Amino acid sequence: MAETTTLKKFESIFPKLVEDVLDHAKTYKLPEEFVSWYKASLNSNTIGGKCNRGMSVPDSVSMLREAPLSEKEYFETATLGWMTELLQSFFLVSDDIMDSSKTRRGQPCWYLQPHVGMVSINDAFMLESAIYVLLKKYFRQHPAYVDLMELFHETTFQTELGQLCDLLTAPEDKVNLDNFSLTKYEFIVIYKTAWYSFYLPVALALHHQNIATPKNLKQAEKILIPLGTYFQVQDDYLDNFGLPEHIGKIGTDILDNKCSWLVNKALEIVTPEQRKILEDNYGQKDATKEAAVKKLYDELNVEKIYQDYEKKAVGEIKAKIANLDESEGLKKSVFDSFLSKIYKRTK
Ligand code: GPP
Ligand code: MG
Ligand code: MG
Ligand code: MG
Repeated sequence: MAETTTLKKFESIFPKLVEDVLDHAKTYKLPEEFVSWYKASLNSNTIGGKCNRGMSVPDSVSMLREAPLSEKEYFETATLGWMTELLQSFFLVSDDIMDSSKTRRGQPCWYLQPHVGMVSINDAFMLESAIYVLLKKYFRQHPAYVDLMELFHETTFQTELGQLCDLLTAPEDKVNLDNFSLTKYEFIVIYKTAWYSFYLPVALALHHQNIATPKNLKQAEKILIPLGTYFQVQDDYLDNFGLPEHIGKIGTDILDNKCSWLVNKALEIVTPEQRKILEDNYGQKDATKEAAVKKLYDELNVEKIYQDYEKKAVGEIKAKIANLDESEGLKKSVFDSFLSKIYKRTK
């Protein structure tokens, strides 16, 4: 059984990567006070999460190889993992501004921290740029350098497409429940979450090992996109039903008029009177109205609908994993490990 990394071991790699990025900035004689700012942004925004995405790169590589990694291989694959985490921190800093969120990982969002404000927009760009600084430093000579670079670029583009649809189906000034549908929902979640959170780490692992083929990338996609969809449905469920102390953030989906899984499911079963409650209360920046929607979700027993969905979705994903053809280098354990990390999560 291949070893699995620990958060502690994975986190021990990050300070070196921060120094690498800062060293690159210093080659331009960036004044010290701004180097310190960049360092604070890199540390505050990238550390403190669960690092499931990042850790899954070294874990996937060791499962693909069915052998523990040498120290050098661990460092390289953990670096790819941290680049995934930097992509995530770039997205989260930006997403919290766009969603008017208040907290992230149990702290005020970066844009709300003292003296940060709209500098956070540039900080987000610089988190993204750090990916390519590290990619060049450590993988310039790797045979898959261009594939790795294209993968990061394409995944970023996909996520931005998803975020665009997420934002445009949630206009702040106009609530129109007819705008929501599960078809739109599926597009939004696959693009804004599944590609970067699930497909990216495994594709990175395959490229790192120089064993990626069109066939095994497609096979991985067929399992990881449904897994990522399930993960975002959980995120939407936790936005309303999770405890802020567990999830580290306060839900904003009702206030933000989001095309959430919960509102789509509610719309499938509401009576005309209940639909009126949604029309009058959904998507407005008003805590009393938000509470009315939450109450309706309870009356409709949306929680039970979620539990039924979870059972079915997990059954389907398990069947896909069981049917995986391992002859092109993939291993079922890579996917089992992802599923077990997120199954019935509360944070
Ligand atoms: C999660 O949506 C999606 C992202 C964080 C991707 C953002 C993409 C950008 C291009 C900025 P969410 O808003 O439901 O996440 P959370 O609940 O964590 O705020
Ligand atoms: Mg958000
Ligand atoms: Mg969002
Ligand atoms: Mg959310």
